[in-house]
Amino acid sequence: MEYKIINYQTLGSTNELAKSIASQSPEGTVIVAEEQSQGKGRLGRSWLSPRGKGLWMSIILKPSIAFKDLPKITLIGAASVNMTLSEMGIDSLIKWPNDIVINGKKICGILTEVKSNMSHIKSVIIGIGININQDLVDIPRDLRHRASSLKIIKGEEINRDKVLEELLDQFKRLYLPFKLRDDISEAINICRKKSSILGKEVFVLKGKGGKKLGLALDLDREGRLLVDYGNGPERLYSGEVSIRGLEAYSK
Ligand code: BT5
Repeated sequence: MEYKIINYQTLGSTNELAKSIASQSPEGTVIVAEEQSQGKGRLGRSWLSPRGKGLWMSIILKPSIAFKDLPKITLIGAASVNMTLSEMGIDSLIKWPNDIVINGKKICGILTEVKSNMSHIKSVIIGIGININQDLVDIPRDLRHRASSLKIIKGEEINRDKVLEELLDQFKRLYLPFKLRDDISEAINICRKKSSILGKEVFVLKGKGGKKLGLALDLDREGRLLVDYGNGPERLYSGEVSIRGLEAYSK
């Protein structure tokens, strides 16, 4: 897989642009924006993407996979970000299924989307947003208790190009075994070893208003979360839930 990076100043969302060009673009096309005016989170939430402060990017992928395997791409992304930061001397944890946190604060979110017809996936878009050079004042007051940036944590400016370069290397290293041999063992191992939730009590948010307290036990080989609500383990697919730790979040 050869990467081709396309840089933009301002986009609504790198995921939206990537989706619009996916059918005519080869696997490995990377869209990077200095700023997103309508950065997207999951479930219609928004992602703050101020100009020049972060890495806001999407990669177009063309694996031949079933819909049920999509969450694996998110886990590969999460493991790649964790490894990238680790190479830079920054320890982070993965909050299944799509967040990277440091000291309990989110510094990266991942949004995986597809271009598909009724029966099969044509392209997968993995969008990764990393807060890199925000100062405290760049983070809205109401997010400060649960969002941070690499600069705030390290106390120094960080070269965004280096983060991108390392991230693309790490992603390729973990994605290719999956694409070629359906092997995500290393990515899952990283997600387990660096999990912020395994062994802890978590709230699992399902659908509108549903909230259940359970113990996060483990990730299985497919990357699903095993949670015990008191009646033995149940498997969770990443698409259906949000996890809230007991300490940091109230909802
Ligand atoms: C995510 O959603 O964490 C997925 C974020 C994906 C962003 C990337 S950037 C490149 C690509 N193009 C896009 O348009 N998106 C992707 P979710 O788990 O739903 O978290 C969203 C929540 O995180 C929001 O409701 C806020 O509470 C919080 N949030 C928003 N912006 C943030 C930021 N910059 N840093 C930390 N938290 C943020």
